[in-house]
Amino acid sequence: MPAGLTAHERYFFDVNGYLVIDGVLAPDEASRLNDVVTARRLPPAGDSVASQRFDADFLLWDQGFRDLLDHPAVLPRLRDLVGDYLRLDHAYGIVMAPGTSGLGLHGGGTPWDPSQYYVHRGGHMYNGLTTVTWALVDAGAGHGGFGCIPGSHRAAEALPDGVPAEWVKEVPVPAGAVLIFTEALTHCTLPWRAPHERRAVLYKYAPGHLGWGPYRDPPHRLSRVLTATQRRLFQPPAVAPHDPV
Ligand SMILES: O=C(O)CCC(=O)C(=O)O
Repeated sequence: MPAGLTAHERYFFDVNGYLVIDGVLAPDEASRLNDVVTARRLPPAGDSVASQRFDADFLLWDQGFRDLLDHPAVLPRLRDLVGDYLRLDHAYGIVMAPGTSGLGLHGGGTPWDPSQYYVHRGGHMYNGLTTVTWALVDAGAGHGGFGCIPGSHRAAEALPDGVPAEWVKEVPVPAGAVLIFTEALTHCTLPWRAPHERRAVLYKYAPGHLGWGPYRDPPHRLSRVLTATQRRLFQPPAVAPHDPV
């Protein structure tokens, strides 16, 4: 099993609450997965957040999406952030048309949320719900997409109303790159300004004991095509019994 977070990545995540790893997927693989989404002819994405999302069924569309569940460049890093008993809580995709807006600022270290938290104790980082976003197309500088207030996962003050827009940092995520962030970070979807559609898939992991969303057994047609490691990611939230991934 390759090493987890590098020392630079640990420090960056600890200080900022997110991390971008470039080039995890080769450009042709990101583009192939994007073509898989195109081939599904999804209803057009509009202004509502619901219309900009597609559900976890995408895990059935192509082996490539299942391979991302426990990708060797990501799983060891997630173990450092979420622990060895991590589970996939839920997953969904984002499609945004040029000129549309998404979810406003949410999350943040305070008030305490026992499902979305960040604490550092005894030399370890402990995260609640933690998102891994795979960019299938470029989300470049000025395109919008993921934005956050860096460091706000550590905020001891609640987010006041009407913070200046310049406090929110746009985080570019090139096609094939991965963004990992703690849901304790105050974050949002910035208006999408690129000429192309935004396409990304989000995998949301939780420590083994934690259920953010309602637990549902994976459908049979999914579990029969998962590897043994991937199947362990679909365990219900529990301290025991629970196998490490
Ligand atoms: O990447 C984005 O647009 C942000 C998504 C988001 O807010 C979330 O998953 O909680």
